[in-house]
Formats: sequence, C-alpha cells, structure tokens
Amino acid sequence: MNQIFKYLALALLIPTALSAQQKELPIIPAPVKCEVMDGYFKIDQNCSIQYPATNRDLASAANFLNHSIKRIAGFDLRQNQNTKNKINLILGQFKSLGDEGYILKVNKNGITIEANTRNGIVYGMQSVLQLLPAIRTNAALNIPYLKIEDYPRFAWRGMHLDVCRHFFGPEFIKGYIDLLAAYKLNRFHWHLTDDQGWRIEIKRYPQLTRIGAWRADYTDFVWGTEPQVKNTDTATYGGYYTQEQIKDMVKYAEERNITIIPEIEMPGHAAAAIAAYPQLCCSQTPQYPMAGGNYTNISSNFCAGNDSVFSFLENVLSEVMQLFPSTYIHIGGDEVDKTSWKNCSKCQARIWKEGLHNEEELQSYFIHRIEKFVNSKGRKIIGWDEILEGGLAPNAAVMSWRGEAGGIQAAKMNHAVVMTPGTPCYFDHYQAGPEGEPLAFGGFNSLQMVYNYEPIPASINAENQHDVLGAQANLWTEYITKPEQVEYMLLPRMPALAEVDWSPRETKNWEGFNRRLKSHFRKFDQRGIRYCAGNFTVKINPKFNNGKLSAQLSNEILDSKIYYTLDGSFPGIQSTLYQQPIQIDSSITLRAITVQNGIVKSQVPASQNFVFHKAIGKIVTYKFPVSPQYFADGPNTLTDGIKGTFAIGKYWHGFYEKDLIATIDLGNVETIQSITLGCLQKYRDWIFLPQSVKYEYSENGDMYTSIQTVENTMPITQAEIIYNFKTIFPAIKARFIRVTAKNNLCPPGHPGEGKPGWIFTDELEVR
Ligand code: TNX
Repeated sequence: MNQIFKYLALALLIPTALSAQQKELPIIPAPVKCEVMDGYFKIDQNCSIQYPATNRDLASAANFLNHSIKRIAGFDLRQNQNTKNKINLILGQFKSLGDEGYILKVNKNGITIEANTRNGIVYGMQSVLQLLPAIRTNAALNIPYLKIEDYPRFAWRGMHLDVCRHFFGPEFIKGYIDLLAAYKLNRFHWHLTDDQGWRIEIKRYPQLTRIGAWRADYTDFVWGTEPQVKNTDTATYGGYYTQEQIKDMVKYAEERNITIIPEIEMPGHAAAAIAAYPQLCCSQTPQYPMAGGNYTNISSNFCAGNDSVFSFLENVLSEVMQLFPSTYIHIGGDEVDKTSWKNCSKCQARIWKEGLHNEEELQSYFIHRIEKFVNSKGRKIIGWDEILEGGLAPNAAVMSWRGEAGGIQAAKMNHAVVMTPGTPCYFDHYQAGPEGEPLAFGGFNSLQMVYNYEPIPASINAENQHDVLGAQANLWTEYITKPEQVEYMLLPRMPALAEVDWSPRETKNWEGFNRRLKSHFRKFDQRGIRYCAGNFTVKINPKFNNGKLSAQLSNEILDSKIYYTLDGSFPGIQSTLYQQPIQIDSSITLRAITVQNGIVKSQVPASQNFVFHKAIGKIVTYKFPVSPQYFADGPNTLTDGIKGTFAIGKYWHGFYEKDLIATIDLGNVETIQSITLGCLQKYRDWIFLPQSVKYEYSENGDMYTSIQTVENTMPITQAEIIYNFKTIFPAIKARFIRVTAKNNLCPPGHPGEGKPGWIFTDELEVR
C-alpha cells in the first residue's frame, strides 16, 4: 500500500517537474523575472513592427531587429503597416526598469517590448533573438507565449580586447561587438596602444601608424623568451584602424548599446609610440615596436620631465575624444618600469621642481596632469590600479586587475571602480586542463570560476557598494594570434561574465546556466564560432571526517560521470564509477576522468598521490603561526596525505622569519619508528630548506625526549629542491611529536642577502 502510494506520488510529480524544466528559456544572462505560458507566436511576413514613426531611436531599433530577422528568415519585416500580427515597441515610464530594463510580452496578439529607453527596447530584442534560430532557416520562427521583466544588476558590464600584441581587423571587431551585445554587455574596452603596436590613426602624428603599427613578424615567437629584434628586420606584421573605420565602429557599437572605451597607454607600454617619435622618451634614441611583452631592455616610457610629451598626449587625446563619445577615457597607467625616469635629468628636474619625493609620485603627477586635461574636455579618466600609487587623481576611476585590493581601496575613497581581477577575469588564462588547450598566458580561470565571481567584495561596506560599477573581463593577446582563438578564449566565459554582471545575485544558478548554455553551444556550432566545450579535469580534494581521510571528486560538467582507479593505472569507462568520497587507508595513486555520454572527455586523467601514515588527519599546532598567504588548504595541510609539489601556492604551509615549531598529537600512544618532514627550496622566491630539523617525542605532552636532529646537506644556491628530512629509529612509544625546523637567512649573492627567508613545509609523515 505504502509502496503504491509512493509510485502514485512520483507519477504525479514527474510531469510538473518536467514542464518546469521545459519552460526554462535558454536566455543568457537569465532575466530577472520570466513566466512562460502555453502556446507560440510566429514571426512571419504578415508581421509588422509598430512604433511612433517620428521616433528616430525606435526607427533605428526597428532596423536592427529587421536586419537580425532577415539574416535568419530571409524576409523583411514590414514597419508601421496594418498587419494582423504586430511587434510593438513602446517607450514609456516604467519605474522598475531603469535605463536599460525592458518588459517583453509575447501572446496571441504578438510581441510587445516596453522600456524607458532605446537601450531597453534593444535588450528586449536581444532576448527575442536568443529564442530564435541562429542561422538562415525555413523553419517557423516561433516564440513561446511569455512575460519577461528584466533589468541589469550593474551599469558597467565590460569586455576588453588587446589589438596591439596581435591585430584584429574591423570586420572581426564588429563580430566581437555583436557577441558582447547579444549577451547584454555594454562596455567594450578597446586596448589600442601598447609596446607592440599603435593601432589608431592620429591625423596630427601620422608616424604613429606609419611606423608604430608595424613590426617584424614574430607571430611564431614564444612570449616570455626574448626575441632578438633588429633594426634591420622589415616590419611586415601589424595594422591599424583609420578614423573613418573608428567612427563607423563607434556607431555600430552604439546601435547595439555598447559604449567603446578607448585605451591610450601611458606613461608605460609606449614603445610603439616611441618608435614613431623617439623624442617622446627619456633617452630620445630611436626605438622600434616590440615583438613580445619583455620591455626591460627598451625604454618604453614616455618622458615625464618633458613638456612637449604632454602636448603630444593632449593632442592625441583630443583626437581620441572627438572619435569616442564615452565619458571615460582609459589612460592605462600599469606596469611602469621607472628606471628610465631615475636616469633622466629632465624627470629628476621635474621631481625637484614639483616637490615630489620619488618616481612613484612622478607617475602620479603624470596621471594628475593628464586627468586635468581630460576633465577640462568634460570627460573622466579610468586607469589600471597602479594609478593609486603615489596618490590617486581626484576624479579617476580605477580598474582593479591585480586582485581586488586596489578596487577596495579606491571604493573606500569614494572613487568609481571596475572589478577585473586576474582571477577569474583574465580570459588569456587557461579555461581547461592546459594539456588539451592552445598555449595560453598561464593561470587558470575555468567557466565555473568566472560564473561564481561576485564583483562586490565583502569588505566594501554598504555606502561604498555603489562605487563598484561592475565587472569586466580582459583578453590580452600575447598568445592569441588568430581571430578563431579570440573566440575560443572568449566563449563561453563571456556569457558567464554577462550573467555575473546582469542577473540578480540571489537567483544565480550554475546548473541552470549550464542547461541554458547547451542551446548557445549549438548556435555557436551552427555559426562556426569557436568555443571551449568545458573544463573536463576532475578535481580531487582531501576531506576529513572524525580524523578519517577520504578523497572527494568533482568536476564542472553537470551531465557527466567520474571514473577512477586507485592503483595508478589509466582509468577508462570500465573503471570504478565514483559515487561517494573514497576512503583512503593506504598509500595510493588516485586517477580520475570525466565521461560524458559514454565518451572519455578528460585529455589526461587527474592524478593525485596519497601517502598514508599514522599522523593523517591529526591536529598540528604551531608555536609561530603559519603565514595567512601560504595556508594551503587549511590547518590539516601537513597531515592530509598530499605532499607538496613545485606549485608553491598550493600545498605548502609557509613560515617567514621564524623557525617552524610544530607539535602533533597522535591522539593515543602509538608505536612509531620513522618521521619525515618534507620541505621546499625555491631560491628565487626566497624559500630555503631549513638549516636543520630536530625531532622530539613525548608520551604526555609535557616532557620531551630528543630523537635526532637532521642536518641540511643540500646546497643553498640550488634553484629548486623538494627534500625529505627523514629520521628512522628503533620503535618507541609516543603520543606527541615536536618538530623544530631552523630558518635560514638569504645567502650571500642573493637579492635578499642577510635577510630572513621562508620555510615551506608539507606533509609530516609519521610511521
Ligand atoms: C598584465 S593587465 C598587463 C598586460 C598583459 C597581461 C597579461 C595589465 C594592466 N597589464 O600588459 O598583457 O598582464 O595577462
């Protein structure tokens, strides 16, 4: 009876559960409110767009819709004709919608889009377009009956593109803008000048593009190595945008609700400008645009002591502001190597004359002076977070890229902030296991990491939260040589960012996003747009329950399975299916793969060694606390069965200045006969093996007896070592073990000579 009742309840539940899923529309970013009803409205040739004919904004919005529909359906929509079916565009006053929101209604009478602005109307159209096919089709253009009320969470929903390290032509940029617009982003940050190329025509200074837009072709050059650039190399790689092309682009973007933020880099990253006009740099000697990002061997800064440099920049910015109507003009400000200023008599004279204290304040002087000029034209500057150093210019907005600290600091000073921290907003970093990916800058920012990003840090209090304008992702192109690769790095992380910036925080839902993403993948496929299919790497995390160790496996692919082996062999679909955390009670190598629809998706298995010993899961206490920067995965790091590798951020507990003095409580008196402390040396990072490691034991935690002091015999100048300080002894009975590792000073010849170093330690094995 009970059983039958259960089945009945299930039978009743299933259809409702299903229809709720079916009714989830594949719109990204997810709308604020969305209701789907039964029935469909069909857009066909008997359909006309209705709007007040004199309203030019709506006329251009109608053209945008018509153009988009024609691309997939092949026919033109009529405008303002008395047809049976209608698409109504209505501007009004809707309190809840703000500047960018819209209400979209689809029912048997047609489609109605209501908004306060043209922008809102266009966003309503973008939602409609996401529900239609992506390419030319003869299928019916059916839209489900629905009611959507939608508006963005943040005002700045940004995406950047570096066109200097590699150049991408105007047609590609339009496609890029189309992609951003489809996901309701509204800022395109166009990185137009850098060491490797000047990409914007400036009428007054033709050499900027005649010389500065071209360089020797180093497309195959591996960034991070130093190419030998010679003056004799012919400059064949490059390109730039003419002012006509830029005007066209600004208009194109505007029609799609996108403001282009131009970036003119100063005072650093200026090698290309200096190649064109050598008198702009301190040494005033001829330079040439660089192939890669290493700029230490070249003076790539504008001279800060030379007034004609400021005249030049003002003239450039004047032309820039004429082309770009945006309130914000990006002036760069990042990564200024101040050596050339230190050696320049003009810069030093400026420091003296202006009563500045150092080169940091000279950078701040530079930015202040430029800000004054930009403000005098009714615009504002935005710069990378280095513009905080030496004093922030009074009206400047800050783009926080070196983490969130700069953004937090600026918001606390009531300055506007755009959050774009390297993790997870740098789309030049890997999005899946590097083994299956095109060569990238480094780092790792997976789709889920982007999706989970929260732009308002907890440490900004309520009254400053509105200073965070929104989040932006950056796409630097040192490693990205081809348009297809731009798409690949952009997608699908950009739609995830769009949802971070647009959708309410409370309703964000990773699973729902993944479900909706499927239909977008299909459209990318149909349109030949490249994207990354997913991060198929399995994550292996140690977990403790009552001192017992287990391994928890997870991945980012929702409709997938994980298979694993424990003997180090290559897993396949015949291996064990992962169902719950795996108990670890011996030393093993765990390897795991992601399988989707019966197909192995991981390029290589994730792999983790676990060492099993008597201290696993036991509590370690330190006399001097572990550095909060190097806390690895928490207090259990030394006894989690996972030994540190050369990845310093990940597994090691770090101690600065002081000795490491750790006590471990085994919980009971145990018989033991060996102890090993693993330590890391990384000379360049000031991490050295300890001078010695002393081991002591105790039964009661009071009186300790010495076991042995193991001396370090490895050379302190060796770049990298992982060394096990091991002691073996006749069996003893112990409950407490005390370990004292003696800190080393940086050796002679090291940049930190005589100063204390770091101790990095992981896994204290007791057997
Ligand atoms: C840092 S982000 C830079 C860029 C590089 C990027 C690579 C920033 C303001 N400066 O010049 O392209 O890292 O990820």
